[in-house]
Amino acid sequence: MALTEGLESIFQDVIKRNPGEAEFHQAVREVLESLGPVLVKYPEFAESKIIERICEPERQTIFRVPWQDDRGEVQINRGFRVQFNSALGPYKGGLRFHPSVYLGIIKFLGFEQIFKNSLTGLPIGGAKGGSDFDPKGKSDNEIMRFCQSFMTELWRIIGEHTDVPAGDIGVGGREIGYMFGQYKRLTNKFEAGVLTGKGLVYGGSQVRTEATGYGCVYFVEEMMKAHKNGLKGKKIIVSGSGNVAIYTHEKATELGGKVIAMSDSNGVIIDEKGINLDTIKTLKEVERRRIKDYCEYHKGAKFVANGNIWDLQCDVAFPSATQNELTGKDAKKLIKGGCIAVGEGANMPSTPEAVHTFIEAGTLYGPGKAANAGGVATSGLEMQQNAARDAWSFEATDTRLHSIMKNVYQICSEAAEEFGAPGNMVVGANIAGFIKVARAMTAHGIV
Ligand code: NDP
Ligand code: 2IT
Repeated sequence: MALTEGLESIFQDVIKRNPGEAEFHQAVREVLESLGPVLVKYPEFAESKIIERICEPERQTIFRVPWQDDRGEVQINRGFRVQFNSALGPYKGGLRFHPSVYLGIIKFLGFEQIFKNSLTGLPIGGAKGGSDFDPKGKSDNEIMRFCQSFMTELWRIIGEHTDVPAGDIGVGGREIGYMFGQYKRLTNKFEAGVLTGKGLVYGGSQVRTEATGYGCVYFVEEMMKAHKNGLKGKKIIVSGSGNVAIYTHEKATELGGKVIAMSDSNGVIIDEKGINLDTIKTLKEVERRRIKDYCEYHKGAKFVANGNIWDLQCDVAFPSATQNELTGKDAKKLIKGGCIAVGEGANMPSTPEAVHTFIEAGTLYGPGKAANAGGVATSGLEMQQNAARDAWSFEATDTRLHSIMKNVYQICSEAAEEFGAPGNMVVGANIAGFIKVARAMTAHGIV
């Protein structure tokens, strides 16, 4: 999609100032494509260069993470924290440990996080961090030493009122525990609200583990409900088999859907009877094994090595693995096969061509920054509980999550309608997320 002249020049400037960061450019462009009508309605945002300022992170930190592997050999990784925007609250966003991590990935994630966090209605700014560390095949002790070394740098720039990291790819409850332990030791403070996604016994929140997947399903249910439809009886595919994918499966199944395929970076499993989630949880959450091992336990299931999950036919798709995992060609195949709804559990899993294809076809399409906002929203609820030294029940927390996701859907729908793109959740999410941040930045002056 073409940009207006003013927005195109902002975009060219972003490319020039951030060379070689393709994912960041992609995320910025997608937001800018929605903002034309906003600048017509609110010319003051253009005058005070809100968009140019939003595209420039407030602060970026890159640091060395040395650690010793089990053989005593010294390893060196690179750590990142991009504190993108604090107009609405302390910086907030996950940490990703994956060998593909570099500044461009952290910046795309941090940029999207600003608008996602705004949509939750909670007082949280946007940030992201992580490392090019590869947790695969590492022993528990190696993971602990890495997390301790990572936190030995990170602790200086975070804090419950400053910046509150959480998990993302490769960072779950185990890693958060090791990082919390090291932060506590370095600061001599039990500052529960400095990290979210903590274990339940030391300040974690009920439902945080489930939140991104559950929230994504709640969002898709809202989109379908508006079209007098629902997940009941639907054939579903969920890519990935990590935290988001597992709890997407759990909630979608509870609502009457049948998940017939999941994946990891080595391939796809297909079980037409419905993928057995207990087996996936054991393989992935406990034993940290590969998804192909599923077939050892379920003889009717099939494993396709290096397969493309989007070759399969389904009614509803939940891309829940990683960025750009679903191409324009994949989107066309899905639509041809009868797919009517897509909920992005992952961040930016669809390429720009795929997004365009879904929107053109009228597919009910929930973009990541809206559909997967339940994770960070529940992190926000964890911060509330920590601040009050309280712990809510599972039911009370899930009820809050559900109503937040309904509200995210509502405000995206209203913004899409108001700005001339009814039903377009990309436009709705970008505009609704942006306006709140822009108003706060305007109130704060030129900072
Ligand atoms: P996990 O590490 O728990 O799981 C990631 C899953 O995606 C694994 O199955 C992994 O397979 C697969 N995957 C990751 N990278 C690649 C790749 N480059 N190619 C193919 N497969 C890949 O992460 P999460 O479930 O937490 O995160 C999944 C997505 O959801 C990410 O995009 C993340 O940013 C997003 N997200 C996460 C939230 C959270 O609360 N955790 C909140 C909102 C969004 P393998 O094990 O083989 O690498
Ligand atoms: O992408 C995301 O929203 C997350 N990884 C969760 C961030 C958080 O702070 O809970």
